[in-house]
Amino acid sequence: MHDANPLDDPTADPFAIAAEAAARIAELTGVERHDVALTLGSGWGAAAELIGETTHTIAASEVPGFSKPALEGHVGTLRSVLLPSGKRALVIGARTHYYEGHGVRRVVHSVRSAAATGATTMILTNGAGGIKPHWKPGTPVLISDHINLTGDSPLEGATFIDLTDLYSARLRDLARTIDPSLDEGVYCQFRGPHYETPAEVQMAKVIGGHIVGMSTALEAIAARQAGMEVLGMSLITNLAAGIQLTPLSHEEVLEAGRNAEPVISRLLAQIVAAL
Ligand code: 8IG
Repeated sequence: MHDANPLDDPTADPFAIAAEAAARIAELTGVERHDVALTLGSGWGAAAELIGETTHTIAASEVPGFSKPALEGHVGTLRSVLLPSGKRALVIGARTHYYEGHGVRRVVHSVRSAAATGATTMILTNGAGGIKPHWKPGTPVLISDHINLTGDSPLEGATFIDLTDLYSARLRDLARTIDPSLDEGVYCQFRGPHYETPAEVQMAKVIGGHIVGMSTALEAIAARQAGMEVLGMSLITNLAAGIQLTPLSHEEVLEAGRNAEPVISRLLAQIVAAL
């Protein structure tokens, strides 16, 4: 399928395309400004129904720079949701993964577009593997920090951005006022799309990782560059390879996500209501 994307032109300015995307979102929704944006990863989709009233649903393909969804279970829509507080949430169900090979500009475009709509809070969620053996499939955890193992960055040129408090301690504390039992850990973004070998999981553990996944870190960096406050949450859908003794299957991951979805979606809705 032909899928021309303006971000694929190396001379294009990704921030100008994000501004165009935001203008298109405003035009299609009639909502001038969004306050918070959420990227809903595997297992988190039901949160969109719970956080408020969806007033507009847009196909991502209608918005400049967005890609078609690569995977079943990844929904290619953007929604504008009216929160009970009167604030506006932009719900991004159209994540482009690094492993799709379209480059990091396309990976972070939704985050940059969300920032351009006015959002100052970015909530990034994902399904991931757990390294701590007591995290059973279906456990939601807060991301406290990350290790970016992609070898790539959304920043171009000599753009130096401080990441000391990338995953906002304030927002993690706020999440724990909703659920004091929430654990936290360091997220390692691998390139994927293969899962890790047991040796790679051991490496991640030795270097300080607790969660393994294929998203989020590059997006969080772009969110910080855009001046947003970031909350990251992982749904542990499986124990990482070698921690769990049976092979990992995508079907199993989807099933763990489906089972946990009502619980974690309610949790996320409560967090959003408390923002
Ligand atoms: I869901 O075990 C999910 N996504 N890298 N490893 C990596 N990504 C994942 C995993 C996992 N589970």
